[in-house]
Amino acid sequence: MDILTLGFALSSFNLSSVKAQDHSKKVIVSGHTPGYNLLETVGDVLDPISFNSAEEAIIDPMHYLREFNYGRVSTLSDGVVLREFTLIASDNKVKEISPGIFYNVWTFNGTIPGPTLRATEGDLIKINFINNGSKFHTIHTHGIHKAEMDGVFEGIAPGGKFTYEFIAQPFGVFPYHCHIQPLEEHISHGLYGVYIVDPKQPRPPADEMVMVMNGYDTDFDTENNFYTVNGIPYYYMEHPIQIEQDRLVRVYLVNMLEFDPINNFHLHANLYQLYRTGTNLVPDEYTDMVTMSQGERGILEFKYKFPGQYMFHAHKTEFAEKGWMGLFLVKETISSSGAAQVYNSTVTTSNTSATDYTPGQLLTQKRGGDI
Ligand SMILES: [Cu+2]
Repeated sequence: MDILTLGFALSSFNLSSVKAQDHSKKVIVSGHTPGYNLLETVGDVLDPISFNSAEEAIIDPMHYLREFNYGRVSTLSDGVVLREFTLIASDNKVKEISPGIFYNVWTFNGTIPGPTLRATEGDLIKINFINNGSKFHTIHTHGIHKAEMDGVFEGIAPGGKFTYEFIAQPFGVFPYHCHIQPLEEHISHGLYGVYIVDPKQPRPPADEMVMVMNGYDTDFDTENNFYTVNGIPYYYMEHPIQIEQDRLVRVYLVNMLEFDPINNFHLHANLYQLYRTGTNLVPDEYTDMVTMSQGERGILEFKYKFPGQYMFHAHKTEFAEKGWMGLFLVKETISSSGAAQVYNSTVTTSNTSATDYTPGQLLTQKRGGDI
């Protein structure tokens, strides 16, 4: 039995052990019967900390969230900054993506999503690609580069290597992914990640994080059974993302969801400045809801005025109920005297307006040299 057959067997075994296979049983959700099948798994939420080793987990979402790989940095004789990255493709591992659900994952550097690559506009990027898989793979990076660096026509054979080389341009947030046919197979199994190009004049300081929206079709019917942000369904519901009251949060959001035409991101009790594709320094929209097709992305900036716990999730109900939801835990700001600042609701509720908080305006002022 080869590893792929083993993966399928494991998937079948575990799928048969969950109640979802009993389609005779109607599942009632919040007083109505949903128009889609819900998987009732044997457990709750996968926790990578509970694995014996990090190797067993498909991702550690809390670690992935704020991890940026700037590459091996050197400066060339002409002053250009060179950033070298290594990405290794694999397609033969079977990992648990939700309790009791095992899936043949295809990965860059062992995780879904792959590592977040980060550079500054004008840097020279070298991606040393090694194909450790059993099929052809490539790396197709969005952005501006030569045809031969586009990772589309020159498939890299199993055991093969290729170095992609290009200048980081323009600034923005981009996906990278395998571009071998059938594309939906190579993407749905997990061969993608995020590539961020910072503007030469950096964006204002913020609590920065990456979120990749994806899904898993674990019964191979070209419909997703699970939806996630950052690889594990419901992870941030059990492990809320801690942020600080009144501190700017910047989310680099990318939609890599296969099979479904749209995905979206809704933020509770707040709105965010949306920079579509991240290629502009002035926001496009002030909203609590963005809808993206596959490959679309953007930068979201927001602050929370009030401490507490707030949901974020797909506003496509099915996706939310199959794993794409999470929580921000807003911690109270601690003043310099060490005492927690007491929020005075009578002041802020009456004076709060949509224009009260506009990071885009702040940025424009900075760029204009006014500050
Ligand atoms: Cu591939």
